[in-house]
Amino acid sequence: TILERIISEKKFEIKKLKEMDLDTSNSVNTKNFSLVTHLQRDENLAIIAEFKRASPSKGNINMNLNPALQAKSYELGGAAAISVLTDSSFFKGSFQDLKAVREAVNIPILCKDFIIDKVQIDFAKHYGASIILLIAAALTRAELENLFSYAIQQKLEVLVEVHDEDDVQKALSIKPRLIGINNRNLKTFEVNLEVTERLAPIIQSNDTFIISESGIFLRNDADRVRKAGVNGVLVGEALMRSEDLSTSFRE
Ligand code: IGP
Repeated sequence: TILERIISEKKFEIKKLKEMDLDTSNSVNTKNFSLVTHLQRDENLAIIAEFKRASPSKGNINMNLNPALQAKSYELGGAAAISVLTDSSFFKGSFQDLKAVREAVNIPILCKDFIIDKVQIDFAKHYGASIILLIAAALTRAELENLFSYAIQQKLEVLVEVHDEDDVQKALSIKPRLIGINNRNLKTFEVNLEVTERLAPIIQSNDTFIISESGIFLRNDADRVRKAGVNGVLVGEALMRSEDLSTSFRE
């Protein structure tokens, strides 16, 4: 499957990251941006706007956008946070994109990558992430738990991504504050908002916020997942393709 291919490619990347010496005295200023705090204070549906140049399912989406400018318009448009793809092999992103976005905006940033090793968390933090993604399907329970506690120690927030009931059980066992329901099946690329409708009710708890991810293009899509009980949506392709972002976020 594509997830397996991505993970095996990551292992090479991790080797390279481990050979590089991160100069932590030189980290990008991360301040203390918190998506959890935003969600506690603001009942409106939060939008996490994603910078995604390309993807394995869609090929090139938009290769001409400047990450700093795009992020700035997301922020001005009212996004609660920004997601930046840092995977290079399959999504054509980079830690440089993350850094550029961090320097451009003052809202939380999610480092969107396939994290299977602590060194990736160190790099995410160094380049300015406030939140990291951990994909339940890519990790054993023990790995998920280890990476989760490491990230929390580093003062990062963690969005735990789920796609089915097994993932949900795995995720709930570590009691994360943020759970992302990915409507896209990472094995088949099939996208269906029913995934959110099915899983959101079994996650529902007072201290977990739920984000519906992928396949949200229209106002109607956002309304639909909102009704299923989610607190936010993560939108990539629709925003990367839209010419006029000023109309994307508001009523
Ligand atoms: C955004 P879309 O359909 O709006 O472009 O999807 C986001 O959910 C998607 O990029 C994503 C993703 C991921 C990418 C969700 N989970 C994990 C890479 C890795």
